Amino acid sequence: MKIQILPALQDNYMYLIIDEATQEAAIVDPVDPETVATAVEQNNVKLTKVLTTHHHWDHAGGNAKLLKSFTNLSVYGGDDRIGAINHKITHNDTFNIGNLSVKCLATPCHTSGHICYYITGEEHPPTVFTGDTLFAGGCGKFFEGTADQMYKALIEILGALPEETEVYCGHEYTANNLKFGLHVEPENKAIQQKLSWSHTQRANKLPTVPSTIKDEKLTNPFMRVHEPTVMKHTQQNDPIKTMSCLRREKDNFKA
Ligand code: GBP
Ligand code: ZN
Repeated sequence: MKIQILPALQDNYMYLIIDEATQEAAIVDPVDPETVATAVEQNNVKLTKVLTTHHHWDHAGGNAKLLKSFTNLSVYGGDDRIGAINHKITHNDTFNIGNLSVKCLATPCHTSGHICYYITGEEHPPTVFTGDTLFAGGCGKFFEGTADQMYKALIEILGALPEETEVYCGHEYTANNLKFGLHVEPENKAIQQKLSWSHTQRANKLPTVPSTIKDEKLTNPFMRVHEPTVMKHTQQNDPIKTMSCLRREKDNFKA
């Protein structure tokens, strides 16, 4: 498995996933079809699948146009509002990209039909494409869901993946997220270090993805709602109430 990171728009990421054994490829959230076409040519791969995380235009808005340049594309997603969708999937559905195995994880909250894609194959750590559910150091706004749903998504579903799983998220928000994380936990050394690393990466025009599930458990306040320090900050004694308070505070936080 090879993952090529393709920046798009202001701060979005598209990802080209290549199965090197068969040279078959899939693209995650192809909002900029021209950049995708160039990457497909340069890698000399056969693009067969589109993996859509959710219906927002900055993720699904390129699907219809991409379909015009590539014939026989299967467009996966969990929401009828996704442009050009022709393979509606639900929780725990599976399919392949060449020899790679894809498992669909339903994570409703940012949008009601949001799907994360967990992908495994030989000679590469597992990977998860988290769209606007889990960001490095943060999570998506709760546009169509509740703190209870985000708790299930982040703690029970994504938090249960192997710690070495690489996390590829939908936006480059890491530095701002970690500034909020440091506001929640000023003494957290892992956050301090990752924030300084993020600044270096961005200064060199490099992405801060992938993260790992292990890293998120150490640095992401929304994955740390069981930590006494985080609960204390929100003045709550329950992890779901803590999740709710953190989201409200982040919505109003000026980084
Ligand atoms: C930042 O952090 O750098 N610019 C700000 C955040 C995802 S995009 C901008 C923002 O609100 N981003 C959204 C989010 O969930 N952020 C998490 C956070 O701020 O903690 N979007 O483009 C957003 O989903 C969108 C598109 C929203 C269509 C609604 C519709 Br309808
Ligand atoms: Zn979104």
